[in-house]
Amino acid sequence: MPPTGEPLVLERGPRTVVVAGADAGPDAEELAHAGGWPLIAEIVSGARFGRQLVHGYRRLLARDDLGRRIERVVVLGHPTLSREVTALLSRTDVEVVARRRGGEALDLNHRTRGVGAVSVAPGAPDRDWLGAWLQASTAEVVDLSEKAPDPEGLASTDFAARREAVKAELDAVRRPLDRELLVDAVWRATWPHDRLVFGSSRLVRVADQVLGGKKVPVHANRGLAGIDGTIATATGIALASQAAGAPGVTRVLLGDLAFLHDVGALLLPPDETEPRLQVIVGNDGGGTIFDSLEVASSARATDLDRAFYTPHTVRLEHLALAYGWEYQRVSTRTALDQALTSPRGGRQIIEVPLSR
Ligand SMILES: Cc1ncc(C[n+]2csc(CCOP(=O)(O)OP(=O)(O)O)c2C)c(N)n1
Ligand SMILES: [Mg+2]
Repeated sequence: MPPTGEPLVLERGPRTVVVAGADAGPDAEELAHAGGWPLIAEIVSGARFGRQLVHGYRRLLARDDLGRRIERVVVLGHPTLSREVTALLSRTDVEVVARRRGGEALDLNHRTRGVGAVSVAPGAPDRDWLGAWLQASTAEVVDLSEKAPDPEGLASTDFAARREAVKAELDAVRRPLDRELLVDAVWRATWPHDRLVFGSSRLVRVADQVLGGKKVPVHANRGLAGIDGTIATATGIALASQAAGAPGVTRVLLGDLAFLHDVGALLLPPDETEPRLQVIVGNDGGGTIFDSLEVASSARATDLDRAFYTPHTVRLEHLALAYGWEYQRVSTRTALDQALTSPRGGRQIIEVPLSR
């Protein structure tokens, strides 16, 4: 067994999946491609793209014909977003190979092999294995696209049919934003020349569950999943990319408490470069990730609110004004798309009200 840090050539044979966690980067996709293995890529991995990407991986990992049959996992980066991946990496009947670049070693099953680099031995890929995953994956794709307008209904000479079609279209335009539509809009607006940062909250989990593949640089503070310093992190990423001459815009998507926790990072000292940064806040009035904790079903609602939800009524637009940021509040998909895709070049806060 090579000591941690040595390169490892992976023999073909065992039924293998590649898991990409935070900071994995595009190498994970390259490895999956080279091995002909299914790719499970968390939304913060920077590897959620390519033809071998598996959609709805949490459900597929739980299946007897897929997840249970895994014999080997190659992990890149630091996975944190699902208990299914944690369970997989904890299995003692699965060989786990972890490529880490700094940070704490990963060894949930007490027999994980840490390596500095991985490559694949020559040979033929196991097409049946990959095929089974990709076929199951197709059924897991989440369609968040807007329903196409009904041209026949709109052009109909029948008044009732026309009224129905117009109403359907207006409803679609006015449909209030929810978390799925919010993460979808941010993902659609972001391109390979941009950068995307996720705060720790419900939104990153929703994004992980519903978004498809796209080659976009993604960052997140997933070490201990802190909500602190998210705006500062995004500012650093924006400024570093600008200093390197990169085009595009940096976007950070975070919850209202994570935003308030780092409100000091909105301050731009007079002589500093202005970041091209969109801060998108999903505002549900407190920390709603805790509503899914087990204690939420037994504790008194008022106690839960005080200790976990920690409600607030801070007016974000006043903070924006105080710190010299552009500010927009948007509540429909059309308005959000417009706000996201017309960056004004400087510092922009986009508030999206969400229901609890
Ligand atoms: C520094 C730090 N303090 C506390 C926590 C615990 N924590 C995790 S999520 C969360 C609330 C996040 O609320 P918000 O940003 O509004 O996101 P939401 O869950 O509402 O989507 C808190 C306090 C943490 N992760 N990091
Ligand atoms: Mg919140």
